[in-house]
Amino acid sequence: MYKRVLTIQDISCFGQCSLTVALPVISACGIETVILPSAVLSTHTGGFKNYTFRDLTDDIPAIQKSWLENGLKFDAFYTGYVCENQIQPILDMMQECSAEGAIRIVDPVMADAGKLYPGFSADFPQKMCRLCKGADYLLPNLTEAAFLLGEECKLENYDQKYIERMVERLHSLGAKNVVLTGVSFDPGLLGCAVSDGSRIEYDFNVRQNRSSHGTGDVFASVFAGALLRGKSLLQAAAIAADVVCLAIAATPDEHWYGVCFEKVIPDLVKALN
Ligand code: PXL
Repeated sequence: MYKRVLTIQDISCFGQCSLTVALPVISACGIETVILPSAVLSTHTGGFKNYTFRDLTDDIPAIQKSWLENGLKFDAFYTGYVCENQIQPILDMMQECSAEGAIRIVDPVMADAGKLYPGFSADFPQKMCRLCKGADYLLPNLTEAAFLLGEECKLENYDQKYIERMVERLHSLGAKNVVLTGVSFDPGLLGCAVSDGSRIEYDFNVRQNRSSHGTGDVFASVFAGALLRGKSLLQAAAIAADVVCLAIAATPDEHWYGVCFEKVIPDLVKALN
C-alpha cells in the first residue's frame, strides 16, 4: 500500500536539518511526504548568528480545517522540532486527520550534548511529554531523554542498567516503542537502544570521528521511511544509523553545519530494497 506521512517540523532555510532533510529523505524511501512547517528560520540555531524565526502556530488550525474539508488524512505522523505552544494543536491534528491505524513517530527535538537548544524555555520538556505520551515510536537522544524524565543528564560513565532504566521510564511516559540514540558502552562504538516494551536490543556502528548537526533529523527521517516501508523496529533503526554514518563520512570537515546526506541517498534506496 502507498503510504502518506505528515511530518511537522521547522523549515530552516539554510542548514540541512528538519524539513529540508525529512522531505527529500522520506520521499526517497518511496513514501508520500506531506509537510507542516512549525516555523520558518533563516538558518538553524546551532552556530549561525542573527537567525530569523517565524513561529507558524497560528496557521495550524486553518491548515487543518482546509485539509479536513478536502478529506485529507494521514497514515503516519512524524514530529520533530516544534514550537512551545504547538503541542495541543499538533495533538488535535493527529486526532482529526488520522487515517485508520495511523502511527505517531515523535522525535522530541529540543536538546543535545547536555543542553536545551537556544530559545526553548525550561518547561518545554514537560510540554513535550504530552506528545510523547501518545507516541507509537519515541526517538530521543540521551540528553532529550534526561530532560523528558527530569533526570540529570549523564553523557558518559554510565552502564547498561542506567540505559535500560531510562528506556523503561520513557515507556512509562506512554511511548509504545523507544529508540534511544547516542548510546555508547565502548568508546569506539556508538549506537542506539531499541525497545518494543518487552525486549531491549542494541545496534552499534563504529563511532565517526566527528559529531555533526542534523544527524538526528537524518536518523529520524530514515527511520520513519524505513518503518513505513515495512522494516521492523530494529531494522529501521539499524538502516537509519548506517545512513547517518555514511552521511558523516561523506561530509568534508569545513561543512560544519550539517551532513551531506544527498550523497548517500542511493545507499539509502539500496538498503530499503
Ligand atoms: O537538528 C535539530 C534542529 C532542528 N531545527 C532547528 C534547530 C535544530 C538544532 O539546532 O536549530 C531550528
